Amino acid sequence: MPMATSTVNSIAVLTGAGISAESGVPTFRGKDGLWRNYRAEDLATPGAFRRDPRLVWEWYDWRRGLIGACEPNAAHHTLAEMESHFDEFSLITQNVDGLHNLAGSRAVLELHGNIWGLRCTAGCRPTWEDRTVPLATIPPRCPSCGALARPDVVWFGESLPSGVLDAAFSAARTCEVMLVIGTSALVNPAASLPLVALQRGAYVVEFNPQPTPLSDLADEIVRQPAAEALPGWWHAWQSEG
Ligand code: BJW
Ligand code: ZN
Repeated sequence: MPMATSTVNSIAVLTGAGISAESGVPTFRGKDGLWRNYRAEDLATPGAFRRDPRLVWEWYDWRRGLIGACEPNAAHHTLAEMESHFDEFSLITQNVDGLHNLAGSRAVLELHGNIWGLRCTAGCRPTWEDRTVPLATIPPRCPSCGALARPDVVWFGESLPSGVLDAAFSAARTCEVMLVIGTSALVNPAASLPLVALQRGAYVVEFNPQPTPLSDLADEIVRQPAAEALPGWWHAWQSEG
């Protein structure tokens, strides 16, 4: 346990695909991450989209269908509840599933975008949202200019939205406690956020049933599924005052 909750003003949380696993959203790496023998590294790239936009959109359409049927779990709900207990609470997510928002978290920093957003590849208009499942046409087109549309997410080799990334690093530098939940901690720059927090002296807790590169460095490790472990961990921490 970190120092008593009443003395902690600033907390940051970094989440990855594992927090949504118990809601039924597949993770990227590991046995559930496979789709038609492709890996995220082969589909979540600008090159894959250039080569075969239809294939990439079929993958996103399939995932949009799965995610649309999923609900936030006890771990998402616990984070939404925690938000009101601290002066500064930053929820940084690598997930594109929107489940933190559905659970009631406000001001979620979505590092990798949102799966319901679409963007014109010709850049003619702002991003728009389309929650149709399945999509009416694959690949979808921009309603304004007819160019190919793409998912409003961040692929390998692409920059993260700079305002969101700045806010995430700022939270990592200033937090006293950081919870790292359900991420393999392999994909940068997200994976460096806990390292920044550690360098600045924050108490870092990892929630993950499997070891990650962060495990040797974290102050506390909870080797259990997040939805099982987080509610109890939060209540235990609170009851310490
Ligand atoms: C549970 C659980 C339960 C299970 N409870 N836990 C060489 C070439 C090109 C780029 C690079 C390169 N070398 C390095 C790079 C940079 C690259 C990178 O980091 N690559 C590494 C993989 C090597 N990063 C980027 O390219 C980023 N951009 C960037 O750096 O720009 C500057 C730059 C440009 C060019 C070159 C170099 C730098 C962008 C990264 C974008 C990542 N995008 C994706 C797809 C998003 C859209 C979509 O969803 O489709 O983001 S990939 C995928 O991985 C997704 C995730 O957000 C991200 C992280 O995955 P996550 O969340 O950690 O999930 P998993 O599946 O990996 O892990 C789940 C964990 O949960 C596991 O540990 C389980 O044990 C655990 N778990 N059940 C708790 N119940
Ligand atoms: Zn357009």
